[in-house]
Amino acid sequence: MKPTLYTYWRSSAAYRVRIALNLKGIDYNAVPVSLGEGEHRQEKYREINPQMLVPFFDDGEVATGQSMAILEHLEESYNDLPLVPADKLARAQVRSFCLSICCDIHPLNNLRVMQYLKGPLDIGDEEFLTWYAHWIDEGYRYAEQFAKEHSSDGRFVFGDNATLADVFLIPQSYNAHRFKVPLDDYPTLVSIEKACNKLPAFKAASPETQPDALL
Ligand SMILES: N[C@@H](CCC(=O)N[C@@H](CS)C(=O)NCC(=O)O)C(=O)O
Repeated sequence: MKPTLYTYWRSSAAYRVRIALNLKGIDYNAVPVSLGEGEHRQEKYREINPQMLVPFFDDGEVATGQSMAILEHLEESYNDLPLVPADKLARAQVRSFCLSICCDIHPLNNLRVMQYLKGPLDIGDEEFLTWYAHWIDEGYRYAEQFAKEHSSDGRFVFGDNATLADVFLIPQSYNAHRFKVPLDDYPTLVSIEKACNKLPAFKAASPETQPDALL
């Protein structure tokens, strides 16, 4: 059975999984769930993913939400083209980089946080953008230092191959551009983003190329 990915074009967590599936050459069915229309909060989707978030992945053997859990499952089950290094220390370093984005930046800036800040807490657009940029900067200072130390030549975050570190970085940088956060202080991250976005696996996963994209 072809795996199914419940996805939304602008979801950066789903974007991570799309990149990894493409890098590994895994064919999948994409089922769009419109966050814009609140489809993820409807009963029909809650029956699929009780957490009511995207992404959600189902390959018949494993059905799970949470991008990191999905990506770990892909590593364990479809590892002809691994996205984590073989060396134990390197593997821990790559995972640590991923979690710095997944746990320490993304949750502070996602849709429901934005809706809560702008709704019940009555924060204006300008203040929201300041909030957004603050958490990107907090995380990217470390990310830049990490990439400078571990990238071989400014094409990938770690060494000279795509790893999960790139899978997490590229969607986060897409979000930063979307919310007009200047990335000039992070030249290594910008160089990696440019290089990765030239590769077919990253291009085919990009929000604008998704069938549900509203451009
Ligand atoms: N930690 C989760 C985050 C999932 C998540 O927050 N997804 C967002 C889209 S990127 C979502 O579904 N948001 C809906 C909402 O905030 O209401 C993961 O990595 O999969």
